[in-house]
Amino acid sequence: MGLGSYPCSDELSLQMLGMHGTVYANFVVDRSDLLFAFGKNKQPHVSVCTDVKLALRGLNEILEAKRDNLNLEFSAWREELKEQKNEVPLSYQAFGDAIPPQFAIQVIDELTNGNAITMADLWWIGASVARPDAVVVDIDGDGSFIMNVQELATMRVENLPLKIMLLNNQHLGMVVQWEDRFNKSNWAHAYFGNCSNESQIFPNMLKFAEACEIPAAHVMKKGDLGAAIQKMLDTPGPYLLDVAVPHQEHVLPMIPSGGAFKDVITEGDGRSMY
Ligand SMILES: Cc1ncc(C[n+]2csc(CCOP(=O)(O)OP(=O)(O)O)c2C)c(N)n1
Ligand SMILES: [Mg+2]
Repeated sequence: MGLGSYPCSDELSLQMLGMHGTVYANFVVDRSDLLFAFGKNKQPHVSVCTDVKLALRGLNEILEAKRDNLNLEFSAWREELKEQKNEVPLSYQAFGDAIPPQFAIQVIDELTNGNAITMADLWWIGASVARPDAVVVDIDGDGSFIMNVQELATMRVENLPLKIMLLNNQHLGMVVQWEDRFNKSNWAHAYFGNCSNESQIFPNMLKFAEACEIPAAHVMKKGDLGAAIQKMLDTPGPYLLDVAVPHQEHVLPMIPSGGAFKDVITEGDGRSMY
């Protein structure tokens, strides 16, 4: 919550809210009596159209004026939140040499000292044009990449210093996750590879990059990831890094569609049956 305007590392930060939000952010919303949402497109009980800065200043003024009559002692509530954070932190498992996707994101964060602008959506080209001085990393999936692969040509022609870190699980992972969890692993049309040769990564994403004269590399093992990411960051101009990640990883936590906080899933992956 407040992503982009409140430091995620702060003790009071709750990070992401919603279907794949942190357990503690969703806990807060579940328990709160009053929720202020700024700039959201959800249907609220009461809606106000205003400049957010003005609204926040106005709220502060009202609170200041009533200060003496209000109980602003929230330490017990904060303690409860801290407990939630400690009990259910964001975490992930590693399996041998395989690269956990979360680990790849963590390494990008470390190697750029937390300064990378990372995107997993379509506006990464705009971010790079707007902030030519910043390191802009598009953290992509193989499915999403294929849908927008022609933008490699844009990157080259415009010579944008964009880095694409492709988390390649050879699947529409989000679709697979829903099928695993809610349809007894009955997969349909979610595999991206070539069924006649499953051991080879298909399509060869590096060839798309080559067609657009963009330097690119594959990385398959956890131990090689740091150097591969460093090379991507050190190479001037655009770059594609195709990172092989296991297709069994699930994006967690997750509150299933139509569910509530009590339904939150925090464990398991595509290696189990449900
Ligand atoms: C244009 C469009 N079509 C379909 C979807 C639905 N959708 C959401 S995630 C997803 C799978 C994406 O696969 P990939 O990019 O490989 O990421 P992964 O989940 O495997 O990490 C799909 C099809 C979408 N968000 N946008
Ligand atoms: Mg994928």
